[in-house]
This record gives sequence, structure tokens and C-alpha cells, in this order.
Amino acid sequence: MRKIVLMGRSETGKTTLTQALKGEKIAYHKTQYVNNFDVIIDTPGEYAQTSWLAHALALYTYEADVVGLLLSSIEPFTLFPPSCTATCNRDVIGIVTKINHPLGNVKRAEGWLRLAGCRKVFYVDSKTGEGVADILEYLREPGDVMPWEKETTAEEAEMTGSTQNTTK
Ligand SMILES: Nc1nc2c(ncn2[C@@H]2O[C@H](COP(=O)(O)OP(=O)(O)O)[C@@H](O)[C@H]2O)c(=O)[nH]1
Ligand SMILES: [Mg+2]
Repeated sequence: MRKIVLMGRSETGKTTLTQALKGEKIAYHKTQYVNNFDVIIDTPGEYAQTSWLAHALALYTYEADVVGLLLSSIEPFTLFPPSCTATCNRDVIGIVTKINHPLGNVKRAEGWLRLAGCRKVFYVDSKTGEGVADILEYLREPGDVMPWEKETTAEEAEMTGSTQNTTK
């Protein structure tokens, strides 16, 4: 798996997404799986809230293969300057969080992420796990076996409610 670093202002949902990606429970095709990949670097929101964002972006990319810029659907403004992804020499993806919030505006958040320079944008609700598997698929490298592809024992399947890939 490629390693991702998550950046965004406080309360955007970096830590919640980290937990979701680290896979307490990953919802995929209505089934829940545990992810054992440990490939996420969570960062403090302060990096996105000060003029240090560009420096932090440049610095963290040394440690990661992919940079994820987060914006929640309910943020009324963006802290990401236009084309700020230019300071990274890694893939930069946008991630809209809290997509099911009744007051959210997913399109607006997506627009700001695209303006910042993100060519690919993901949409997640880290609480329900919606969209989380798409990010893991994006980070996938040849040979990686995703949590939902692993053979599970009948006992595990019963515990997770899974009916797929079950060894009898
Ligand atoms: N419904 C929903 N709530 C979220 C989501 N992401 C974060 N939250 C909530 O938003 C708050 C801030 O999240 P947190 O992960 O601590 O943000 P951080 O400061 O960026 O690390 C917490 O109360 C989370 O439960 C999401 O995708 N959906
Ligand atoms: Mg946090």
C-alpha cells in the first residue's frame, strides 16, 4: 500500500478518517472488514491553518507517497490556496468528509479542492465508512490483498455478517 498523509484544518475529520482507514470497520459492499494496513499519517490541523501549509506539504511528502487534502462538506470557506498542491512532488488527492451532513455542500467543497490542484476527489462519511474503501483501493499496490478479499473462516464470517469468500 502507498502511504498517505492527511492534511486539513481542525475538525475536518482527519483523525476520524485515519481510524476508519486503519479499519476499525470498513464498509464495503455492505459488509464490514478489518483493515490491517497501517499506512496513514495524521497531522495536526495547525499545518493547514497557518502560512506553514506549503512548507508542511513539501516536508510531509518526503514521508508519504500520496497527500490527501481534506475539506468537510460543512466548511464555509477553504484554507487551501489555489494551486497549493504545486509544492508537492507526490500525488495529491482531495477528500470531502461529512458528505451526509444535512447542512453540507459537497459540490462546494469539491470545487475548492479542485481549485487547490486536486485532480482526483474522494467522498467519505468516516462515521458510516462510506467511501473509505475507495481510498484504500487508490492506495493499493500490486500484490496487496485487500481486507475484503481475504479468505475468512466460517466463524469470522458469522461475526462480521459476511457471506463472501467464506471457507467452509
Ligand atoms: N458524520 C460524520 N462526522 C464526522 C466525519 N468526520 C469527522 N466527523 C466528526 O467531526 C468531528 C471532528 O473530527 P476529527 O476527526 O477529530 O477532526 P480532526 O480535527 O480533523 O482530526 C468529530 O466529532 C467527528 O466525529 C464524517 O465523515 N462524518
Ligand atoms: Mg485530529
